[in-house]
Amino acid sequence: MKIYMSGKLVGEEQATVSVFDHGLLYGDGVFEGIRAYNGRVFKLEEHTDRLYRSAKAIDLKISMSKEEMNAAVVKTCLANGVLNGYIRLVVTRGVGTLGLNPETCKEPQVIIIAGGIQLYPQELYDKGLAVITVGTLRNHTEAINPRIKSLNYLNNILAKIEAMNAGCMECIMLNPQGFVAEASGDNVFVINGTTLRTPPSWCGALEGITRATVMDLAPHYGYTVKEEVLTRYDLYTADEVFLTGTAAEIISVVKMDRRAIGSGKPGPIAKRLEQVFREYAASTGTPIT
Ligand code: PXG
Repeated sequence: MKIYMSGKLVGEEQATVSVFDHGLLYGDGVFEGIRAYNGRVFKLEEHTDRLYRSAKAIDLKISMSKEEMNAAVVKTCLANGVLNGYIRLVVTRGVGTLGLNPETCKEPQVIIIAGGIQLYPQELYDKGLAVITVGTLRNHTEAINPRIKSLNYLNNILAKIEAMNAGCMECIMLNPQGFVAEASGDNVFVINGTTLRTPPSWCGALEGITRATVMDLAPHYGYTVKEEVLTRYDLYTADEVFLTGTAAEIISVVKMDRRAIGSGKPGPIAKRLEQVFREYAASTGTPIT
């Protein structure tokens, strides 16, 4: 496998990071997870836009333009023959001294890995996912804003550990006000009738690219989409609940806190959107050429 590092493609053995990189020492950096379908990178510009917004939000200046970044992503896919897969784009603060001061880091490190993707097993798409509400609150927006896709994922990992310990693959995270924010690595939607609702980003949700795609596509199929403040009540009483994310795409939630949601089986609208999303993803994107 060839990895893009510091402007060139290198072998896996040479693709190493310094122990003085603040990405490692402090989780000081930003990242993206991107999919390639059928020889095209899905929503590449949206991902680079979010990456640069995240970088700006942590006052990290990426030393290449968005256009150069997009070209580097395509080049890394080509070099690895990745036409369907998962791309991890990482920008760390770079090598500095011991101590928090980011000014000691002279050059951000840009890393691009194009490889395979580990999806949930098909069975979970067929049967739906069970989730629990975890005690770990989503970060306060004025502590680490969840709109920043930073390398500091402990908040999400602590939530994931709680979920796994309770026998669930995913969880619902609330914000410090008690409103629903998102899952540990996915956004959340509820469906009542033909209306889809999802929390606004200020409630502590990442502005997911899959979420935005669903919000764009759904009205074309007769559904209304709203960003709305949600509580657990809204999930317990929904006809359907589903999660969206680059890795998961769209997956139904059928149980929450051991209670059945709707019929307790994946609902027809989420299933339809799952199909609509897959067809759309297979037919759009930046060509890997
Ligand atoms: N919320 C959070 C906290 C995320 O990390 C999403 C929502 C969905 O956003 P996109 O743009 O992907 O639709 C994410 C992204 C993992 C993993 O291994 C998950 C993400 C990123 C990288 C790895 O579960 N989720």
